[in-house]
Amino acid sequence: MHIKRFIGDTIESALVDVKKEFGEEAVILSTRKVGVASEVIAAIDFDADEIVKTMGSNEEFRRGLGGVQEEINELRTLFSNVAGSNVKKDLIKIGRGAVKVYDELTSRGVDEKISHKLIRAAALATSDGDLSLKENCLKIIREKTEVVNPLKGRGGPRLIAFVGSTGAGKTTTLSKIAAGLRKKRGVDVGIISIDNKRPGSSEAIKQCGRQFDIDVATPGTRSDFNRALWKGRKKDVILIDTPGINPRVDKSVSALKQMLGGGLPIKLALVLSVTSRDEAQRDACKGFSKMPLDCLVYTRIDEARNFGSILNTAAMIKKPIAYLCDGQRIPDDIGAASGESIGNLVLR
Ligand SMILES: Nc1nc2c(ncn2[C@@H]2O[C@H](COP(=O)(O)OP(=O)(O)OP(=O)(O)O)[C@@H](O)[C@H]2O)c(=O)[nH]1
Ligand SMILES: [Mg+2]
Repeated sequence: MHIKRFIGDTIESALVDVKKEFGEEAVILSTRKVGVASEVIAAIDFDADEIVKTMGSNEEFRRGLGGVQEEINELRTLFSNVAGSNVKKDLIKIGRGAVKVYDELTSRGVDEKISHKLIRAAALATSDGDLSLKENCLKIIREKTEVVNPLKGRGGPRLIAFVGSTGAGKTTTLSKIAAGLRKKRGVDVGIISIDNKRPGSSEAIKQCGRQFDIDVATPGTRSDFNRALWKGRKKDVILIDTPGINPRVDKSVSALKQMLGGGLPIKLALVLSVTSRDEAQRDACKGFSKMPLDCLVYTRIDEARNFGSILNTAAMIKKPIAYLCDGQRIPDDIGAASGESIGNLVLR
């Protein structure tokens, strides 16, 4: 058995030295503050009886051992977590709480690199504030997440096309926005659906048009599409529904890009379902970023439990978030995105 005292600026940094010298087998016997420094006593080739003999068999020491047991257990967990991970080694230098916040962020689906970056930024903010590291992470998400209202702007009709993988929620989102604008604000809105290839594919949107008294055009060709845009030139807003496509098929993405490109300035909103697998969301970001996207829309917020993918995909696309959708009801289940709401979803 070998017992040694390690001194560091923080307990966490002393632990890093323990691990360097004693490796994974080390047993932490005690930790305490010594002035501004921190002391960790660790043992290797641990034998409880021998330690008690070595450290002194008096009552005070025995009581002390019991008292620090809980903390020792916590430190052991932390210590074993740190093994083999450079990110965690860096986090442990920030402080014991950093590993916990990191584990919480990643368990909520936030990408490891983004979690690390967020904690580093939060740690800088923590040193001169009263908030905890987690509270500072939340504050950063709330303040730094970019949001946008794609309907803002003057002159001519505002044109927004909704693109995304099959079943992402494009038609439903567009219907919610169109119906909300018409019903609640009396805006002159039109819908153009270029999702006409599959039998019955434009039925839902036509039904929405009938229900909310909104003009719906379903052009079959590029020139019909341009004519429909021209016809709607006096409207305030035109929302364009597009067919769901496989983002991994370049040809499909290019064809859609070509259809929507040229002519009038159409804003492109990428619709992502937060219940899709991370891989599918990454594929969608990769594939659709070949188009000049303007903003993001997240659907099925009501069905998901973790929302880390919102930060991951927004970081990939580097475009602001426009809407969050949380149900099937038209027009009610949609809200303008805000840093506050996204922060709360991701980390509260
Ligand atoms: N729970 C829930 N369901 C949603 C939400 N948005 C859309 N849906 C449902 O998801 C299904 C697919 O929605 P659509 O709007 O048809 O999806 P799409 O992207 O237009 O699909 P394609 O045109 O086939 O590519 C429908 O049953 C919608 O009611 C949402 O925010 N929450
Ligand atoms: Mg659709």
